[in-house]
Amino acid sequence: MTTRTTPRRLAAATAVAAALTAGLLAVPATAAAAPSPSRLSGDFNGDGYRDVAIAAPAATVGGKKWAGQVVVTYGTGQGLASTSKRSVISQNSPGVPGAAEKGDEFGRQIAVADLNGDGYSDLAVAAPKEKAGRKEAAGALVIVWGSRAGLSGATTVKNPQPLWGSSFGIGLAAADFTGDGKPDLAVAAQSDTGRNAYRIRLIRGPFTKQGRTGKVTTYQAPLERPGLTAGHINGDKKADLIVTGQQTGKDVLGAAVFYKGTASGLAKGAKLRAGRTAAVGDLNGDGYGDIALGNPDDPDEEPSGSKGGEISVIYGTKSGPSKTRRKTLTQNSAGVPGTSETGDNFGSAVAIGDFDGDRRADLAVGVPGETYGKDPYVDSAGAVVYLRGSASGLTTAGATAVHQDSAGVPGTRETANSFGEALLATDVNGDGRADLTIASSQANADEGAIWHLPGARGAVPYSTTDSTGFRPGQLGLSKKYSWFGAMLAG
Ligand SMILES: [Ca+2]
Ligand SMILES: [Ca+2]
Ligand SMILES: [Ca+2]
Ligand SMILES: [Ca+2]
Repeated sequence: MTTRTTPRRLAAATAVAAALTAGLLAVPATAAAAPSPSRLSGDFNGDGYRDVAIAAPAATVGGKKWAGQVVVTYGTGQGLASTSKRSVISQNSPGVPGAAEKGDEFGRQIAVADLNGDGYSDLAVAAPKEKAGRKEAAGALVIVWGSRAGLSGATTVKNPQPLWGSSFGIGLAAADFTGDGKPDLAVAAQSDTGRNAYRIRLIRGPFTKQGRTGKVTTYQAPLERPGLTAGHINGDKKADLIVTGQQTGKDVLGAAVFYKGTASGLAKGAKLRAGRTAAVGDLNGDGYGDIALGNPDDPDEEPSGSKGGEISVIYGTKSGPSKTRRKTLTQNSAGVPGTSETGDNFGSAVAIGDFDGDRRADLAVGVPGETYGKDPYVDSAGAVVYLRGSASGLTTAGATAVHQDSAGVPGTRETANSFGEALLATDVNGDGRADLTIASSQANADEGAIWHLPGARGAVPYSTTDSTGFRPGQLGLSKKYSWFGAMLAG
């Protein structure tokens, strides 16, 4: 069979917060104040419904190929029900610094947090191939600001060391790593100390619209091409960082390293199991975030890999990732739907959220290379496997595989649709259950598509009646290949 090469990326994941309780307030006769923002993470317009940002870093903008753009769809009580409630953002948008140029890859990484503390979530967008002066691919990062009217205006975050080819923003995460209540950014870039040496910078908040930031600390990255994922592992108020990437000096992908967030910065911790995608959430409900790592590559591409791909779970404890409570699963593991086949890419994306609303987070695993049948043979139609959380951790009881022919999922299984290439778990409709947004940049002859499956109780952890799907044209983007859905955040 054909083995598809899927672009390497991280799927962002968000732990589910409590459902928003919207109450009707009597407005005092003297006050006509604007409603205060919800302060929900991922709610850019503060209306109480989380929103979803979809990156298209290869989009042509103003005739410039691979300039890149991002579209944000605003959530409603009915989920991602409206294609018209949206913002399309590029470097050519009013108020956004820079200009769309060929090959900038604006949107290659995106991350969400309320970076200026005004109650509206903001969107950090990296353009790692942006030129700085004469330095090609030095990389640039902007914060697009949330407001009552949605995302509007942006400010550059200074690249501390713009070097030729440094690709500032090749990895990106937003969270309060230092625990002072002001979210920070962790940003990866290539350094000048060696061809394959990378750095991670902790750029402390608060960030202002005038371009001010807190102190910046630089760390040598433990891995090449570092991908960054934030989450709370050890139960304190300081977010921790998972770095995934390639082991330095070896032709081996799929390593992961834990960094503890501390008041004074990031503290390097244990090496974890192999993985190049990561998500954090509390799968066993003990109050500590657990780490899921996806290691999708076959052994011929990735010596640490296993045929068809694998995922590992490492449970959080008060002292960080558990050294003993770890589990690795493949599609050949008992109870996991499907079979491990070369090119499945099980673990290409992982996302954690409580999809069924039982107060334990569940894991969604993308299998974009999943292939079906003999006649017709449907190559790389793709699937998503839901694995549920329980008091004893991740379980295969009640595991479900979803694909485009599953009940209620828009579209039909088609060759090379690569359903499940990227995933995001957030509660968009405010019912307390996580909703799964699924992307494929390759669907419909490389046009790309997203699907949105609201969480639900029962045998299948998504709504078979309210699931929706969008194509880029419906969101105001081009139908040409744009790497649509390369990254999701919310
Ligand atoms: Ca919203
Ligand atoms: Ca803000
Ligand atoms: Ca846990
Ligand atoms: Ca659950």
